[in-house]
Amino acid sequence: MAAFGAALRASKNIIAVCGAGLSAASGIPTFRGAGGLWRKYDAISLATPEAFAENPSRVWQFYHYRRESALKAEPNAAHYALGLLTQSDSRALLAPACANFKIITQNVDGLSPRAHTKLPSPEQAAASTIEMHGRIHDVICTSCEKTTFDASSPICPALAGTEAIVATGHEEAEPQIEEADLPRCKEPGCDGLLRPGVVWFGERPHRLAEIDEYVERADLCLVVGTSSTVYPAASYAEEVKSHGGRVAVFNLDRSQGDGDADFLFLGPCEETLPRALG
Ligand code: BV8
Ligand code: ZN
Repeated sequence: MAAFGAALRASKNIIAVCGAGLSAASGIPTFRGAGGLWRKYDAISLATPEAFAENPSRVWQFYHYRRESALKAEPNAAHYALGLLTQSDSRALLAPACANFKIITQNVDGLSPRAHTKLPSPEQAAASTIEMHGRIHDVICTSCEKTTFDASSPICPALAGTEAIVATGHEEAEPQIEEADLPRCKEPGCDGLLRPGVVWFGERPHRLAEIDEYVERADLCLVVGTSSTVYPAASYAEEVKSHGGRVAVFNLDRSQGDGDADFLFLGPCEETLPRALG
């Protein structure tokens, strides 16, 4: 632990690459393991443009279920520990380690920006946190392509209550919601079908050029609660290592690529991270 503390204080450009394990303690299911199934579908198979084109009713029920659970969730101690590193007052403690601290999260639940309690504005939170896979409460119109933040619960009457439908062995038990009754664009004269404002597999993640700059400059990479199986996020720690930076992995279990880590904190990150950063 002392060696990690010394590495933390000696660093000038720290990044944290985060995944679903960061929000597990907030009650948000992870993608792998038990959390990875929704009804009888593998979550990954529903996070694609093809799945949405084929069955928008099913994909919207999947995202409605996750929207509702994200609305009920609160940031946990791990979110707040990372949030601390983005705030100027704590930077005095670790200056200049935190001057350029950036959170690069794969999570779409919006919990990291909410954990920066003392940052003066949402813009400041956005500047220190990159939600590279989008936000579960954003919606994008498939006609006019307008992106809107919409946290209404439910986002449309037809989805109300579908979050309670559990895995069934029978297709007929799954409601087939007409497209006209799915979330529609409110722009005057549009009424286009809305889609969840997240980055699906095969789609370009957000702010990649900005992320690449932070990765290139990083001298310490914290890898928090991710199986490191989804790219390009899974490649960042390796890139930091390749230019002489150091890597600290915080995970419940061993994870892909952690064999090259300089520091390995096994256990729930809501416990290990506050202790290590404290
Ligand atoms: C793209 C949003 C290019 C939707 C998600 C090489 C390079 C580039 C691309 C690829 C490549 N190889 C393959 C690809 C394609 C693909 C990919 O990576 N496929 C994988 C399956 C091999 N990548 C893409 O398609 C990406 N797009 O690269 O586009 C491009 C470029 C230009 C122009 C056009 C295109 C886009 C990927 C984004 C997909 N969207 N999310 C939604 O949320 O529904 S991915 C989604 O799954 C998450 O966002 C996350 O990224 C991923 C799940 O991973 P984790 O977060 O790690 O979660 P997981 O459950 O797996 O693991 C949890 C971990 O936590 C575990 O290790 C567990 O032990 C641990 N844990 C649990 N509890 C705790 C804990 N740890 C600590 N404490 C705890 N309490
Ligand atoms: Zn529209």
